[in-house]
Amino acid sequence: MSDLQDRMKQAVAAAATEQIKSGMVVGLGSGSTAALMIQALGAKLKSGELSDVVGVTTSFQGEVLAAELGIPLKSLNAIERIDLAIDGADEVDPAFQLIKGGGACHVQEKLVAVRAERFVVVVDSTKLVDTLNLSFLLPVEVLPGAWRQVQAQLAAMGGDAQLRMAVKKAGPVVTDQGNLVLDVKFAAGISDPAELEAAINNLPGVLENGLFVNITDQVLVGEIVDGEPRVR
Ligand code: ABF
Repeated sequence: MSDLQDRMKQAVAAAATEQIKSGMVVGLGSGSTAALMIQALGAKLKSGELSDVVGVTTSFQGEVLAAELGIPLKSLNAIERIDLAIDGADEVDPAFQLIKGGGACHVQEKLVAVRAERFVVVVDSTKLVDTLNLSFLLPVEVLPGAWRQVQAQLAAMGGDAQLRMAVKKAGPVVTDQGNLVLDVKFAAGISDPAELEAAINNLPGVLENGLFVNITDQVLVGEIVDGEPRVR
C-alpha cells in the first residue's frame, strides 16, 4: 500500500470511528481500512472516551484483532440489534452499490451490514468507479463440492469465473466458513447489480456473492487534497 493510500485510510477510519457512541452494538468490518477503525475504537475504549461498546466481527482476522484490543465481542446470534456497522469495500459506484469480498469475508460482512440500523462504508478514493466489475472481480462463495458446477453456470450467464488460489497457488483460498471463492468477471461490467446479485445467489451451491445492493447509508471517502488527507 502506498503511503498516500495509507494516509487516506487512516483519515477515513478515524472519521468513521467518530460515529461510534457509548453503549452501541457495532459491526466491525474486515480489511485494512476497517482494521484501522477497530484500532481507533480500541484506543477510545482504553482511554475511557467510549464505554459499553460491543463489537460484532465479520471475520476471524477482525475477531483476533478486536480481542487483542480488549473490545467486548458478541456473536450475531447473541445480540438483539446492531446500531452501526462500519466496513470497507473493493468498489463503490455512484449509487453506493458495492463489490466486497476481496478478503473472502463477504458472507459475514453482508449478514452484519443488513442487520445494522446504519451501514457506513469506509474507502479511499481509489475504490470509486462508474461501473462495477470493470476493474475488480466479483467474489462468489461456493460450497467446495459445487465450485465447478457453479463456475459453469456463471459461464452460461456470461461470467468468467476462476477459483481463487492462495499465494503461490499452494491450494484454494478457504473462507472462514470452510468454503471456496470464485472470482467472476463480466466483460462489460455489471449494469444491474440488484438483478445479478439475486440471480447468482439463486444458483445452487452459492452461499453469497459480493454485490452489496441498497444496503449502504453513507460512504466516507478518504482523499488527498493539496497533499493532505481529507474525508468527504
Ligand atoms: C473488506 O475488506 C472487504 O469486503 C473488502 O474486500 C476489503 C477492503 O479492504 P481494504 O480496506 O484493505 O481495501 O471490507
